[in-house]
Amino acid sequence: MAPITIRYGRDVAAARAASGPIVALESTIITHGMPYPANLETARAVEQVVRDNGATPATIAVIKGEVFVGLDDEQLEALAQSKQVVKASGRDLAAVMVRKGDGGTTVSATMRIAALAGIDIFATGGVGGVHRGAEQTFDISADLTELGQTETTVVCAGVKSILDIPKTLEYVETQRVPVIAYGSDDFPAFYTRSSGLKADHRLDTPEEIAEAMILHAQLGSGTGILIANPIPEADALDTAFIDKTIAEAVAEAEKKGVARKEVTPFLLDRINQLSEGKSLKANIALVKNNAALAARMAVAHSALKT
Ligand code: PSU
Repeated sequence: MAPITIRYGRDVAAARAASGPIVALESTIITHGMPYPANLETARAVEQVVRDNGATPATIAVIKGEVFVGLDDEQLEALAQSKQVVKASGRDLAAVMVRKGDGGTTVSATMRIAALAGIDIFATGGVGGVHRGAEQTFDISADLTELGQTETTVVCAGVKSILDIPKTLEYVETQRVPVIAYGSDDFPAFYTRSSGLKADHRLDTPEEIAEAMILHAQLGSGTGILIANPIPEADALDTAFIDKTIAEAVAEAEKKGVARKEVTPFLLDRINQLSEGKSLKANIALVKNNAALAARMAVAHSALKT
């Protein structure tokens, strides 16, 4: 059997040839994380933010069984509207490819493919984590184990309190994954700028983060790095409001028996409805903010590498 062929988008192929800065972007956020058409508008806007900050966006997905790194607008549109597309974490990729199916790649799958494509930096909204009640359900996102073994730096806005944040931080510590907050002492909680917990480390510029990435790799660490970038002040939601909304959505999910990979999409959708769109608006703002930081890191990182 031939090795996997990665289909590079035109701009990504050009950036690779020129050793230019590239930022990987995931596609589960498009296929399962936001409703249409906000998902498509956000996907386009996030790519533009990456370009505006000097890097090339590489949205990653599986289309008709083929791995794409860099999508054109037609492909983005098709993914955003598809009802057949699978939520694909790293372990799902091979089966989806054999079936010639479509897959929206989660953080774990996107990290894996980015690493194959030699892309070091990846921007998303929130990573998966240890779910509340995991001591009963064992529901821990594969994103965390992937972070423990794949050298991709992931920029996120922290972890949503649909998850158990203290347990998530404990788990990534066990996985030897550094957690670095950008310009903050606190670990952010996605919709809000602080989870009430301290981050392990704070760095204040994209250049410092790029340097840390290179040192982490030189140390032979073999793990990813989690960069936690707090949502901009103006877009953050009120803590009491969002905590109440999340608690309501989590209780509903339990009552309905929602489990496994359906939990995160169900909660995101319910929180959006219960918050009358406020959570979606915040989600869009924070993804753009993460894309901007990731692009600036990629520019600094490629300058340091050469
Ligand atoms: N958090 C969000 N939006 C998302 C996700 C997480 O705010 O779209 C997606 C990401 O793709 C992440 C995945 O990798 O959900 C985690 O799913 P699970 O909890 O089933 O591992």
